[in-house]
Amino acid sequence: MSEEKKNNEEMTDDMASRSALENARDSGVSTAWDRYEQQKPQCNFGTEGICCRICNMGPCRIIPGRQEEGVCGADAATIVARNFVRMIVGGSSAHSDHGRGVAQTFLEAAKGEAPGYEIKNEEKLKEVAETFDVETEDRDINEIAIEVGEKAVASFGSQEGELEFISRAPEKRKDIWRRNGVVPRGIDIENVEAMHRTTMGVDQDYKNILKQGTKAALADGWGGSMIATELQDILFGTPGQPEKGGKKDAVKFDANLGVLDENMVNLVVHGHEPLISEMIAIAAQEEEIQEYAREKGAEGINISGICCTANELLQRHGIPVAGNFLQQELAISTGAVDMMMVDVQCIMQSLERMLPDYHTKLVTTTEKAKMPMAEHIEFDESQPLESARELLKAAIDNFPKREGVNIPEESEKALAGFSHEFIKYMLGGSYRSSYWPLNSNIKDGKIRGVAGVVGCNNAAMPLDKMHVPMVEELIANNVLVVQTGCAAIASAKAGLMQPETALEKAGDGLAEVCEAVGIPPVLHAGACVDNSRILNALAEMVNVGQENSRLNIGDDVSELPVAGAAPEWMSEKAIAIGHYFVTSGVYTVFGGDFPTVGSEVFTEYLFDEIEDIYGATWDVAETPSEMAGKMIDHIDKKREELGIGE
Ligand code: XCC
Ligand code: SF4
Repeated sequence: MSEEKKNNEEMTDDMASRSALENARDSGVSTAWDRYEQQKPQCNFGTEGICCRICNMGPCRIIPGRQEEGVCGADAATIVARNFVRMIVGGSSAHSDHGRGVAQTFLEAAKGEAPGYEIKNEEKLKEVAETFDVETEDRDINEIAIEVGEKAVASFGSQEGELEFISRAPEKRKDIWRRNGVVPRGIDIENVEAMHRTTMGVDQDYKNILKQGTKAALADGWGGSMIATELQDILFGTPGQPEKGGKKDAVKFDANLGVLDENMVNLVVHGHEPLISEMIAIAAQEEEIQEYAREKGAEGINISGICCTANELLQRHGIPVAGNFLQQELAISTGAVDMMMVDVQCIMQSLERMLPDYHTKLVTTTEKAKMPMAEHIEFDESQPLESARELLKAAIDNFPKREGVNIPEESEKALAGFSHEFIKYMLGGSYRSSYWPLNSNIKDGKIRGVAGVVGCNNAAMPLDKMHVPMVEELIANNVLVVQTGCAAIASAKAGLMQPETALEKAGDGLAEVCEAVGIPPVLHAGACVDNSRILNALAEMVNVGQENSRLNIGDDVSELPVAGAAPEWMSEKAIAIGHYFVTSGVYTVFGGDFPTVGSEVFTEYLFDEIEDIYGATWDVAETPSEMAGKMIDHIDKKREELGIGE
């Protein structure tokens, strides 16, 4: 066990995190970075994907030149492919189970059985109805919503045919998927079949194994995640769009630990699902709750968030974000968090080990995710507002128990709400209008291309130190950056999501376009499930060109000057997302270790050969500049192929 600790300067450039880390260490709190050091050296077989433990004859590991196969004879390519596909299934299932929950609540709301939830966004309901082939003319809104809800729920259990949202992809892309037999039939079936085929002694052809992984990944992006995003927008509003009438506008929010308020009750929501936290946001505004907080000596109640629950809330309500993934422990270490309410995904168990040292109340809210030492207050979806008030009161009751408080000063202002609808609106009205600035600005070279930079933080590397410099390099080279997840929070904290500070860092062409329409060069598109917004935007960029040749920049996603990246990824969800982007035609680069390198054959397949099928590949890069460089090279290559030059 190594006791060596990195110093704070090496760990991040984020000053709020540096000072919180300092405090945490002074108080003897262990953080993910410390435990990462203790885990060293990590097992190479695991890192490279060549450890198989799916049957009890193992674990087996591959040592090239000495031990080329497991007990059953499985070779490196098979083992790596099975492990990789099981990561896809983990990620796809997480997003999809979230989507399923939303679909079920949506259906109840449509039937009037979920008081507190309602159909807020009729315009989007009609769009989604069209995709689901639901008749909208002369029909009552609730009737439409019920049928949409039923079809959405059914798409999880569907056994045949094609997932509905697949229809939104460009024609050429659908042809590729159909020719290769990877169009998902339903969401659950693809994930279950992938688990079956990767169990001992079933599919042992790495290409065929990956083919099923592709179905599970597409079932995430164009299925579970897209259902989550689209139905949440109908229930809670599309980011950037007002509920009824009113001016469409970006949402302002503040980001970093400095948003915690010394004089207010701090309730931090953490996890991924907005079903609960939306109700918290609404109930927190009630006078009775604010008054209750004042009775306990606070000035009011301050809701902030961590990870994607934060992204969900900030994109619709401008609620501040306390931090991204690696800041969850740091938030508690300030001593100012009266309650941290967690739902699902990306919640470190280390949080509960901090409880004896801090007054924070850690509350789990869903049956799916409990922690032995946290308090469980199950959210009752049949009376969501009541449940939300109960949670808020418990947070307020904990306020007087605070001891020392040490909140870092730093936070940055940022803009969010860049749903693909809002991007479309900001950049010139409708995709179907005769003038669509994104496509035309790309054609005339003001915008060189578009990069999606998404994903997590990872204790194996310094916090945000890959994200921030690479995003800066991209915008300096006139690449418009669209972000989700913890990557988005990293840029918000670094000031890259406010036009005033960020445009100075952008290249001339990009700055000119952004200035003219009043947007930053780095756009916050939401939570991890909202990567589906990027799929929708890419599809529309192609489709508009099919309808209007003047705007054409390619007939398929793989022809567009776009690229994707997850510089600091850690979750299985990132692999699922990466794979649905690649197989949707987007060249995608990951940072850090890649879990297939133990098999040259399989890695070669992912990084090179699948280009012949999908027109895109996976890639890796070690430094921010190498990553940005690879993306820019790819964008330039696509521009050249399209004949839109320098
Ligand atoms: Fe962040 Fe979405 Fe990654 Fe989790 S997975 S660490 S991006 S919160 Ni989506
Ligand atoms: Fe070893 Fe084969 Fe069992 Fe995997 S499936 S643990 S390689 S014997």
